[in-house]
Amino acid sequence: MTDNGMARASGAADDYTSRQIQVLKGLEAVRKRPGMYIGSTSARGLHHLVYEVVDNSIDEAMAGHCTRVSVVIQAGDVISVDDNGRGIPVDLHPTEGIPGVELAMTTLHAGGKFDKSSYKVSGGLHGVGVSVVNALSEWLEVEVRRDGRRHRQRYARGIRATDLDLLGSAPDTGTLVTFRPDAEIFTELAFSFDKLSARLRELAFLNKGLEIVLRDERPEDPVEETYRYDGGLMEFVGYLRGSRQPIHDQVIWFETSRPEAEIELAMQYDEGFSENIHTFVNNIDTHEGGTHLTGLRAALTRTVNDYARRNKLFKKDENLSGDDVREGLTCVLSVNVMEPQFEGQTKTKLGNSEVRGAVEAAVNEHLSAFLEENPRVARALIEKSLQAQRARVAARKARDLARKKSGLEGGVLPGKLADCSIADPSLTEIYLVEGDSAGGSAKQGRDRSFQAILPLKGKILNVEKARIDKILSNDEIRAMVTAIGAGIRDDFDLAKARYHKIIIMTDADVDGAHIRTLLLTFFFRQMRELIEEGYVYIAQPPLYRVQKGKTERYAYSDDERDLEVSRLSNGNDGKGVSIQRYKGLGEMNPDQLWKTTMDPEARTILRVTVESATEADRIFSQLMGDEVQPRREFIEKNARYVRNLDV
Ligand code: 0RA
Repeated sequence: MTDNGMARASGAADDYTSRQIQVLKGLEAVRKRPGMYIGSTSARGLHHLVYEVVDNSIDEAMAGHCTRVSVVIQAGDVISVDDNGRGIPVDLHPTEGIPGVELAMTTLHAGGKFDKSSYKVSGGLHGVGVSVVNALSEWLEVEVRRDGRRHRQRYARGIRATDLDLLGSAPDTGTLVTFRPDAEIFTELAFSFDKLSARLRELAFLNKGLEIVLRDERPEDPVEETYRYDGGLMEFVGYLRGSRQPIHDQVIWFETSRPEAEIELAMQYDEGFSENIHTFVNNIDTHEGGTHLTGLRAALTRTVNDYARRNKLFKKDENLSGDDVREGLTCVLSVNVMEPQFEGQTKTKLGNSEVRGAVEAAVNEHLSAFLEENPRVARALIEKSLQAQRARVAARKARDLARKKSGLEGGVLPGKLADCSIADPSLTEIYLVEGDSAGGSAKQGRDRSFQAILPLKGKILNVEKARIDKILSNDEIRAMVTAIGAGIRDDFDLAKARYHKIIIMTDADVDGAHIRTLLLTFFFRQMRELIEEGYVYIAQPPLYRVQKGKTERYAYSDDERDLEVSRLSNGNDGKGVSIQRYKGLGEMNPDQLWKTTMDPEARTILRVTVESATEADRIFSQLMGDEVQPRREFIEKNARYVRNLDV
């Protein structure tokens, strides 16, 4: 019996069995190769389950039927997603003979929507459907409020465990999905508030007016955040700009609907020097860019140049480059495309060629109108672009001049670099070491066949506050760029990198953390691909040496230190055990440095990943910008243990 009191449609018995076989086959496929459906079974895949469920609610919101989504992290690795949409249909499917909701939950690719809704994501990892979440959950429960009634069905590892039961009356409509990811599938089960918060906030910016609540019920005092931005991308740009000083108050904004795509754009110039453009397609962050980004860039360069020329803001036959007009720009472009084609290594590059022209035309039209109506803003941003251009010309001259001595590309390597002997970059690594004395130890301790050492003196330049000419005139930066050999910014070419591991090795103190942050900022701003491709690592030198007689142990945390002390002093009293606290790398001799921090067999190195590019942008500008307090807090918080550096 189903919930609506009807026997299963007569004559459907055979259909039912064959459908069951199909369901089991589908589940088996998902559980056998979860990576194919959700990318990975680590923390990333775990969170992907939540996004998948939330996506369905967002679809309902995009269709105009849902105004609020609520995500609750519960104790015991359980999470729920509730919305106030129409509720998944519960009536019997005309040919399958089971309730629509059961069909959606147990059939691959049936997804939430049965009608081909407008901007449903296709391809990539998103939009695989909630049945995949079901298949990968130890249990899942769906509750539908619809037609004044509340219905509930439970599943175990994707298989129906109960009928769709009628629970009683419901005052509203909506869908509540609660599930516990399967420990047999996932290597990590703990939901991260910060990860979920970053994505849900982003979704709230992208879907203006939609209210998204995130609640963490695990702590004794539950934490709750609400994201709702009636200003949409306009507010997103303000959020991303953070503490950078704007050069015009009003955010440039438009939205338009064209046959090829729905387009929304917001942008604002600030006094900083970095380019912060973020693009989305159907709510997905297109890290790798694509046709929409190409269209945007082309339109920006053309519109600004045309305006400047028309209004005689150029002296002679000047012309601004794309880099010039994008300096100090924070911009978010969001497009919705009916049938997006995602390409690239991580399937985050838009391939639809028709979108390029649509975006280009829309930006041309709206940006030139804005400039005409706001001549003072136009003047300010063109003056800023001209300054960027002058700096770039100066930088090029400096570079050309310097190329003869110690060129940035190819040619002579920096004198301080102790290079390795192997030439195959996929086998080699470079240590960027804080200070000459630690650099000396590293040079002596290393395996010179595949390990190169570049000592860096003192604090490196804060690239967040410097223009390209100044950046390139900085000795430490020049040495790094030349050693890595792949150029910077638009000239950056990953294929030319001379090492596939760039390992930052700084002291385990606040200064070391600061230098590390400066280096990461530099890579993120000037060689982003290096981080995106996972070439950047952080060395983990020990904090303590614990010794008794001839036995020595190294400890990487206070807990480890205590453990080693009690182990070595068998009576647990710590007698006869001496503890050395390393204040800097320089206190280690070459042999110790090798054993603890550089030997691939023994060391731990952390790979730096960009979890969310928009968050990373914001964090770097906050960390490295003008406001001192947030920077100090971050550095103090992260000074000693950078266990998982999700920038
Ligand atoms: C298909 C049709 C209808 C609603 C939904 C799907 C729906 C799915 C999900 C998944 C999570 N929340 C959801 N909310 C709605 C409604 C069709 C109608 O009422 O006409």
